[in-house]
Amino acid sequence: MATNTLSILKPSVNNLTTRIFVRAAGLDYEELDMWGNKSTPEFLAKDPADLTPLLEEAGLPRGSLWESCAIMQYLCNKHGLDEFYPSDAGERAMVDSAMFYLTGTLYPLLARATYPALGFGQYPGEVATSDAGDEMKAKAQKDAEAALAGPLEVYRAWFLGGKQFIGGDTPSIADIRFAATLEFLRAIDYEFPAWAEEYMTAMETTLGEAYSEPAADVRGYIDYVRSQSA
Ligand SMILES: N[C@@H](CCC(=O)N[C@@H](CS)C(=O)NCC(=O)O)C(=O)O
Repeated sequence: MATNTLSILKPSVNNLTTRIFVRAAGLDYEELDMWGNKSTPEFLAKDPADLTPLLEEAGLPRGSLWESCAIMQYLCNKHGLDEFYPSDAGERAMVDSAMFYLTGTLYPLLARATYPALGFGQYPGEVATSDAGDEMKAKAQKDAEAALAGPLEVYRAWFLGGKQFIGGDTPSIADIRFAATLEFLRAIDYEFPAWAEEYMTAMETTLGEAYSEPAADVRGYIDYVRSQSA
C-alpha cells in the first residue's frame, strides 16, 4: 500500500486538484477510482461526507481526510513542501485566501454555469434542482456564467497581481486549485481572458506530465459529454 491513498472520481476538477498535486510534489501515492463504488458503508465509515477526493494516510487522527485544499495543506505541512505552500505567515495567508475564495465564491458560480453541460447534479435549493421551467434554469446558468467574470478578475488583479503564478515564480497549491477548476470552463465554450489562457499554458508547461496526465481524464470527459450533445 502506498503512503498516500487517494479515492478519486476522474471527471472531477476537485479531484484533479489533488491528483496534480501528489504528482507535482513527487509523493508516494496510489489512486482508487470510486466511479460506481462510492456511498458504500465502508466508504462512508471513512468519509461520512461521501465526497472525493479522500486521502487515507497513517498520520491522520482518524486515518482519512476530505476537502481538496485541506489535503494539499496537510501534505505540504507534513512534508515541509514550502515551494507549494510558503511557511512565511503572510505569503501563506495569500495562498489560503485564494483557495478559500475559490471554494466559497468562484466554485459555486462555476458549478451553476458548467454542471448542466457536464451532466452533474446540483444542490438542493438551487434553481437547477427546483420546479422552475427550462427557461428559468437556462437563465440561472447564464447568470452564473456572466458572474464568473468578477471573481476571475480578482484572481488576475489581486492574487496574481502581475506575478506569473499566485505563488510567484512557481505554482503554489492555490495555483493548482485554480487551474484545475478552470478546466471545467471548456465545457461551456467560456471565452477565457487572454491572461487566463496564458496562465493555463504556463501552469501546464511548468508542471508538465504532473498536470497533463490527470487533466486528460477531465478533458476526455468534457469531450465525451460534448459529443453526446452535438
Ligand atoms: N470542496 C470539496 C468538493 C468535493 C466534491 O464536491 N466532490 C464531488 C466530486 S466533484 C463528490 O465527490 N461528489 C459526490 C458524488 O459525486 O457522489 C473539495 O474541494 O474537495
